[in-house]
Amino acid sequence: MMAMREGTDTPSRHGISQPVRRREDLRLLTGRGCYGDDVNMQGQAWAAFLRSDHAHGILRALDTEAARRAPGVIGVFTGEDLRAAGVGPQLRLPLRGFTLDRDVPTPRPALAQDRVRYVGEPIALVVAETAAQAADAVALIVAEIDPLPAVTDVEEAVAPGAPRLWPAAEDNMAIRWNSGGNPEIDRAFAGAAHVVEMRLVNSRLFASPIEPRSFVARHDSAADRLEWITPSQGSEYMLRVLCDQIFHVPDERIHIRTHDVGGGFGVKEQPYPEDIAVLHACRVVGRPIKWRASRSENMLSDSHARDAVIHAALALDEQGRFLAVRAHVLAAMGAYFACNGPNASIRNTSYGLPLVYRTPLSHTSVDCVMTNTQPIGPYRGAGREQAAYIVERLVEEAARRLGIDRVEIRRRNLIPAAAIPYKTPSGRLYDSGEFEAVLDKALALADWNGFPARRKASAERGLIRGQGLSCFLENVGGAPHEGAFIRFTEDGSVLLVVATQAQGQGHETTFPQIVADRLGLPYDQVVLKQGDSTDKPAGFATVGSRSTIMAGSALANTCTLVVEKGRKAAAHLLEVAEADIEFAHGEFRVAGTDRVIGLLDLAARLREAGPLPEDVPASLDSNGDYTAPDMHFPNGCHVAEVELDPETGRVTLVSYVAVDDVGTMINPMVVHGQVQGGVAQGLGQALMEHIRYDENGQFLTASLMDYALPRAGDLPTIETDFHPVPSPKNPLGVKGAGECGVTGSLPALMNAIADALAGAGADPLIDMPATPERIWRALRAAKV
Ligand code: MCN
Repeated sequence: MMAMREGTDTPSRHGISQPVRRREDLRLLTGRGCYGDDVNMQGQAWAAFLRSDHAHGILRALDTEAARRAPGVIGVFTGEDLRAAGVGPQLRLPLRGFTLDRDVPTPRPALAQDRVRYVGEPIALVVAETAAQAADAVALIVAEIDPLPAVTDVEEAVAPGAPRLWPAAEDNMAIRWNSGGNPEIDRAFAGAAHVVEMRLVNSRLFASPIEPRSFVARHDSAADRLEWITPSQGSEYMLRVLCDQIFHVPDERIHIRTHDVGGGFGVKEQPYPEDIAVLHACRVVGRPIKWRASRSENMLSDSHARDAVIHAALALDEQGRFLAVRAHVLAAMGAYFACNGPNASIRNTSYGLPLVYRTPLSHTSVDCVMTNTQPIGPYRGAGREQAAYIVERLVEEAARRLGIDRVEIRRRNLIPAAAIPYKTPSGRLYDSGEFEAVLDKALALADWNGFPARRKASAERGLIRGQGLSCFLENVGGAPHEGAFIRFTEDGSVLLVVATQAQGQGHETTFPQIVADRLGLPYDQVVLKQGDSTDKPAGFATVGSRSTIMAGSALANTCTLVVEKGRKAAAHLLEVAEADIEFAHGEFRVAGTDRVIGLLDLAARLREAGPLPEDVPASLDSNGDYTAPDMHFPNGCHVAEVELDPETGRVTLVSYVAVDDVGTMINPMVVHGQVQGGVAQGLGQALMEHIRYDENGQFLTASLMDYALPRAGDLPTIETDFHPVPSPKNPLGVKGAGECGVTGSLPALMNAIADALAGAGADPLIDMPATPERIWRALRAAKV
């Protein structure tokens, strides 16, 4: 009988559940990483872009003559050139499984055609011998633009008389969707003992990865094949857009390679206008072309995130039990749909709405609104944080208004462990989870009940202390299929090939841990290969906290195939029946004997064996996959304590506790880091980050002088702990871990601030970011 080791009881120091140090870190921290800007090609030219300085206008004419004659210029490209060459516009990806009430396309050309719709929109591309010559020539292009009125605020965009971006999108709403007319929900609200209504803002952000986008590309004219070396979150996603929508070519004609990626967080998942224009130009000028964004240009060119105004309501009975929840999301999409713009609110928020609560009814409606701003794309959380924010702020407010203790109101409504598997009103089947145990663990760790003494101590120092919590759950996984290859190479190493792409998550460590564990192999000999579009299994990308669930499970399944092949081969070589072969700890053994062959020896023997009988595998190389039956549901409880300074309005986060259930942990150290990084990003959104435009649509926060990011000194020690309940849906028992830090922290932080404000007699309903000015004004209004 095959005896595969279970991950959790492995004696290996590098197996599943071991806190193995990230093997990529030494390389990355000692300057030996290879990021987009580290790659150069022989004879490369440089790209620079003319961008719109109008938020909205008719593009009457472009005079590129002087630029063409400028020193070093090799080519100048406009939207007309791209149109003439048949380069297609970027469209949004289909929203499978959703019936839209309105669906107006917003085709996004790589270089503006006829009209500009946001400040920073690329209008022309110059290719020159040097980056400076390209930039100088850009300054010589004259764009004749007739300005049109612009609108950048999502609520103003739907108001009567607002400037219209797309003629067919009445009220600037290009998509309208709702989760289904449900008279029951109206009755529940009408008959409820209490209804809590809130207007919430999911503030506009920029992901701010350390590495701005930077790439180099070339065209092999003999093979008519583009080679593009670029940061990405997975080449398949890029290929689907480039091959299917933009260039209309088969996959073999575009070769994408990604080396190290300095943070993605969602913004590096899709091809951008700069990518498309440069790829096209490579075909024309016959030279490799490089483009490197400055920090400001990066903020002007990558997708922004969030930007929604939500009207939400919770219906409760006399005892504070939840009867129904509903939310209407006015989701800004920018001037054009990003590939995955609408997905965050329509899918991820609506799927998540009841969170961990036994709420019989839920309803979500989403209007996707076009504004004269950069397109909105996914950013860590990607709508999951919005669901958590909606429900947890409602619950907190309900507790306050009904005078029920906020832990008690949650306990009354949590889905009990005994009720799982549990079907939610939004159609999800929760497969695992112990929500109350997670809550209890977080409360204990945070010394929840000791808060009054700490509040008193803060008050003695003139500070107002607040305590907040959030119980949350995420729907993660996305595209339900992922493949994996395992290859046994001549040098004795074992190569794992996946289609996902790490951007800092640590896959070079965690994926080999899975395979070393499952196959009983020396961890150091197991190596991950990612980032090459030509040599990879079918798969999608690293988005939606799906890589470990999807590619990790595909690897685990591939290990099973390796062992099956190995048993056949070992039986042949050891001259016994297959049924007599056992596998354990990396060895195939004839049961009850000391006749053994190691897995790696077996792989080597097969390589050297010459012709083998038909039923004996020629190698142990295997291709496996994993298909997820549904989403996965990581969940947690986070507790934050803040101090407000009434003199300055400054908010200080003084303690933070996160307890998460991410299922089986492959590498707890990595997961601690994932949660902590996410909490830091959550703190950024809750307290300071904010993309702002002025009333004419000028982008005011396009540099780190104007856009506030959290720094190490803004964070206390973040205490992270776990309550792992393995998911039965995949062979590893894992759930995603990449986004829970953000998702849990937004409501925990804002609830803590609301608690402090309410405790001081001020209005607790404050929006993100809770800047010193907003806090100060709220306290002043209450005469604190
Ligand atoms: N992990 C684990 N055990 C689990 C779950 C995860 O050990 N039960 C490990 C994984 O093996 C992986 C890491 O934790 O090393 C995150 O895993 P996972 O939850 O599968 O998420 P992905 O790898 O798919 O990463 C995507 C997720 C998202 S959606 C964003 S956005 C994000 C994030 O991860 N962007 C990041 N974390 C980031 N971290 C860094 N450093 N940089 C980014 O751009």
